[in-house]
Amino acid sequence: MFYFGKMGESGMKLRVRWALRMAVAVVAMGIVPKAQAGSELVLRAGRVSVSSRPLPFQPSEAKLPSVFVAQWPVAVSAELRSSLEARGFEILRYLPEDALVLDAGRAANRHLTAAELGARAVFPMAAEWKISPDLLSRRESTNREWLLVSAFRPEWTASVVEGLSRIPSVTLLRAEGSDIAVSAPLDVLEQIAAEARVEWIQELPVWVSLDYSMAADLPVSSGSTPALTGYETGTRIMGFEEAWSRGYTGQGQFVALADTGVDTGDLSTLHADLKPVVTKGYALGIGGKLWGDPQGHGTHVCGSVVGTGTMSQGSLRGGAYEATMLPASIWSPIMDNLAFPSDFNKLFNPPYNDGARIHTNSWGSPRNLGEYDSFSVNVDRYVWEHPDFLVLFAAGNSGEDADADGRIDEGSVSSPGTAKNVLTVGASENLLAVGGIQKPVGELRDGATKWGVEPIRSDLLSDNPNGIAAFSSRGPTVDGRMKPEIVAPGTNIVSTRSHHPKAGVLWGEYDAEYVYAGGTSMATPLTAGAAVVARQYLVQAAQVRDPSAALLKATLVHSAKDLFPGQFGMGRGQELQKPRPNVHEGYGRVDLDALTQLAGSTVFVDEKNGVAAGSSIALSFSLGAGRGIRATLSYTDAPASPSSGKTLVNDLDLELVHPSGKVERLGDSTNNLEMIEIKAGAAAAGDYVVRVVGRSIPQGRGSSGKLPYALVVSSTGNTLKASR
Ligand SMILES: [Ca+2]
Ligand SMILES: [Ca+2]
Ligand SMILES: [Ca+2]
Repeated sequence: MFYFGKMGESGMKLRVRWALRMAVAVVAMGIVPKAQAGSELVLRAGRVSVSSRPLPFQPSEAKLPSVFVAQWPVAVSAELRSSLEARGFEILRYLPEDALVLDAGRAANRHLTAAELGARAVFPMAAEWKISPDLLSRRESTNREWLLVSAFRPEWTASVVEGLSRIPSVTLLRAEGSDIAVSAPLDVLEQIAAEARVEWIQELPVWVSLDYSMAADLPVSSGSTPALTGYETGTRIMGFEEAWSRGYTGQGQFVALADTGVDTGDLSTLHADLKPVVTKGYALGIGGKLWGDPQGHGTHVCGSVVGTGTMSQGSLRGGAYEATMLPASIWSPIMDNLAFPSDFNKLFNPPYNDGARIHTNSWGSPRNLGEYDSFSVNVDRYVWEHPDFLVLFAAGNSGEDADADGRIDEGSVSSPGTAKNVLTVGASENLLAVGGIQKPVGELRDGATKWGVEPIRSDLLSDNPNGIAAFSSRGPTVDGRMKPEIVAPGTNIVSTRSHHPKAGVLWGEYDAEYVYAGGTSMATPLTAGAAVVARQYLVQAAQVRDPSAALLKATLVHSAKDLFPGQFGMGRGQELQKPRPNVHEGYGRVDLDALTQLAGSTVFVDEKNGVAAGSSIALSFSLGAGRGIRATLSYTDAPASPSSGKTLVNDLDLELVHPSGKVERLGDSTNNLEMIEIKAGAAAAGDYVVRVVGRSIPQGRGSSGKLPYALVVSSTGNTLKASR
């Protein structure tokens, strides 16, 4: 146990009394050098110099459109933002480096020079900066396609629709939130993008559930139920049993999901494993009025989060079997597919308003992998506006070895799993030798082209829990961010079976009540169950009130188990070429055994006021001989524009000052998650300082301009039981 509180009038002083050998904390507030101001725009469309003369774009010495870009020779600060707002400009987006997209508001329709704003240059957004690269490459095409046109603000959607109606070849499908779905030939893309209030144009995605389809490889059911091994549900490998034995079962927590529906969609006839925990369902699919599961996917997912195991005498239960589940169907009976509001307020508000603080999603778009698109923006915006709402997304099942070098290729994460503020989950292997799909992956349908080279070709899907599933999507994102952050078992997972007459058996029947399935779809709800247990633990064992999504994410990542070097050993064919973090496992596999033992040796900081740009907040403590230290920093970042080539907006840095005075830092200006660790035994005894530095905060919260963050610091070594 430890005490954590703010001392003193300034609100800046922190004192931590830390049991064991970590002691007293101090405060430090120092000035750090401001980030060097940039002189180019870093856009998805490429880098554009703002300092070259003549400018490569049309400067706006003439009348500005209502929406324009201003770029400054200094870092964008809270002071600059307030002064712009005081002058009637509305700040729409940050663009790297040191630029803002502004709505001229009452300053519109007049001449405005860069000098008036103290800017280096002011200029309109070029149409080609607003078009996703895959579409831009086909812009001469007269083929009609389904497109998603996003306005900068939802309030502008109607006026953008009106503008679109004046282009004869554009047909409106629907408009919602800031998103407008249209059908149009690609040769009008630039005409659409020329409208100042349009932020971005991309393909209209087709959503898929992220179970890996084994329809062509389904085994013939033997008719007999395999003997229980304890590994069926995937929970054992994640340390759930240890967490449950310590009293952490999800009790008192509310969790939600959006999927194909759940079982019968009727509380009175619901699967006996789900009836005690599901209290309400929402029908959010387009044209949908029911939340039953005609597919089987959502029921399996739901069971992995909260299934009670009633129909298996408690043997086959989900991770947080005493939590309350609020599931939504996003299945559209009209489309016979997943189709739902692109306005994520409509997706997340109903369960949020009913108390859910964790939301799991096992779906995504299998195209334009790695891209930060309109849906990534929408989910990032929702979490930015609801920082106590942890949203999980499956990484996707697009992992393959297309270049045939015996290693799964990078860059295959699905949107919205590419968003910054979500916890993105990849699939590691379960441990099950009987049942489900037991073929070498090279022999599966399409296996020869996806996984035709050893050591992958002859690998089995659930023979080594330290392996990453071959199909699991790999990071990084297009702009280089680390994804997924975490993995959990996602192969041959047994969970609840939908009794809907149309539902399938996924990876095969286990018995009348349960089926096997696999995919990052299965890893994600197991991780959501772990997040529920973690939340209960933070509240009860660590006395954290209303933990933020950033703290939950930091805690799960902090306690994860590094699977390095993976399932094929060291050397030739080695699966993970470097220890965590890496783009295959993120920070490793969920480890609830370790997580539910953190409190005695860990400080959890959920800093909701935040750190200011150019300053830092520090904790200090002393470390005994033979111990190690691990610090994890996580923060919810402001949504970026899909036009950005670098989606991190605010840059906080984690620093560790050694007893020698040496400052260790990652200097990572790409990710909103950082970890520094020194293994037990490798840390010199003495006084350490962990610092969170506000390197650059162009878009903080409110008028203070500060940025909230979460920090988890542990003394590692002899207190934590070795995990399996
Ligand atoms: Ca490869
Ligand atoms: Ca394997
Ligand atoms: Ca950083």
